[in-house]
Amino acid sequence: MRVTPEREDRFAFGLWTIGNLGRDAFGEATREVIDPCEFVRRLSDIGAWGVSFHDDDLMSAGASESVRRGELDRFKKTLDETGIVCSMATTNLFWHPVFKDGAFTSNDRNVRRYAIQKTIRNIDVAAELGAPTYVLWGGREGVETPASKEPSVALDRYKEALDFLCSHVAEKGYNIKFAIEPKPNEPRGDAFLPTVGHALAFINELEFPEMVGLNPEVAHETMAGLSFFQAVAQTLWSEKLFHIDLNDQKIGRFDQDLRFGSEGLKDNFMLVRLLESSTYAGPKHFDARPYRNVRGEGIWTFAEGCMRNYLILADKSKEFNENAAVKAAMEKAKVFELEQPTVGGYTEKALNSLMDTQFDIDSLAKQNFANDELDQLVIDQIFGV
Ligand code: GLT
Ligand code: MN
Ligand code: MN
Repeated sequence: MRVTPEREDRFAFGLWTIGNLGRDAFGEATREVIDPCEFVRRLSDIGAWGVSFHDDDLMSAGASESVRRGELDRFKKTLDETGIVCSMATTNLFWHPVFKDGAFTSNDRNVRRYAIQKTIRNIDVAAELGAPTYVLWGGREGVETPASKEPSVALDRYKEALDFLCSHVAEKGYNIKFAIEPKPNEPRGDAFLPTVGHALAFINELEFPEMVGLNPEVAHETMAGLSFFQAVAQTLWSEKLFHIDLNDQKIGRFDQDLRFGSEGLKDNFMLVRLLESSTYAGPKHFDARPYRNVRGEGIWTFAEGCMRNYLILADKSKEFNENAAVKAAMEKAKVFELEQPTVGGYTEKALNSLMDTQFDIDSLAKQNFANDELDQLVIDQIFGV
């Protein structure tokens, strides 16, 4: 089993992930800021392929254009030297107090206009760095007081912002697509576009739906008590998996961003099996953070752990697919019968054939789908038995 990553695995990390300072709502930072260029060199050493960033992770917020240009040029040089790809970019629309009431959906029109301006400035940087995906995580888009925003009006403003951003990308001829990252809550009490399902429906209402897809995150869907595997499966079915944030999470907790593969093993196993058999060719991007009591080199061990767990699960899912006992259990569960169309398209013949059929529902109800047998094989595979 190969547990050492290679560039072809397309593993990527955000500057804010491994570089997270270990702050939380109850205490100060436990780690120091890592220089973005040093970060990229370390990624290269551990066999990663890509890096992602927020505008403010890379260039000093509020600094002069020449300072920002210097920081950007230095970063570009390091990418060239290491061969690390800039796989995604995004905007920090949550840290500065100006965004406490929202960014694209703040009630204040000037805040909304500033949020779009800040995003466009960084889209231009993303284009320069060749990032194919621009993530939109609406951290502050939401409410604590439901009376403070008419949800339908907030969604109008959200759509207006995305339509404007898409037009900018189209007008400039950039090779960039947007990926919405849903999250149910935190920092807001209730977020707009809280789950994958909400975001998929929202995209259909946009002016350029083909330019917008999803960046689902393990932790966020799990916070909502949903299966991330099912969410990603439907995103793939809708051809909207533009990016993915891998990490781990316990149901019902604050956003934990745990090491990928460290918590929800069965869902993770099914997820990796799905990704490995899918057409998804984007980055396997880890949006995970080392435990807050980890210092020094431990953060790189953590990064290696994320990739290691993915590779282990990929190997196990391959073994699972090749296992004859699994195939037999799947036959019993009628997994393959689900591939047969049920009635086909509506024709008079199809209708008559359906309506004339006498179903023996008592014997249909007596079938044994033997799902426990199949599930035990999943568990045996994960345990390595
Ligand atoms: C933020 C959030 C992440 C998002 C990032 C993109 S930043 O820390 O918790 O899930 O992916 O803005
Ligand atoms: Mn998260
Ligand atoms: Mn994320």
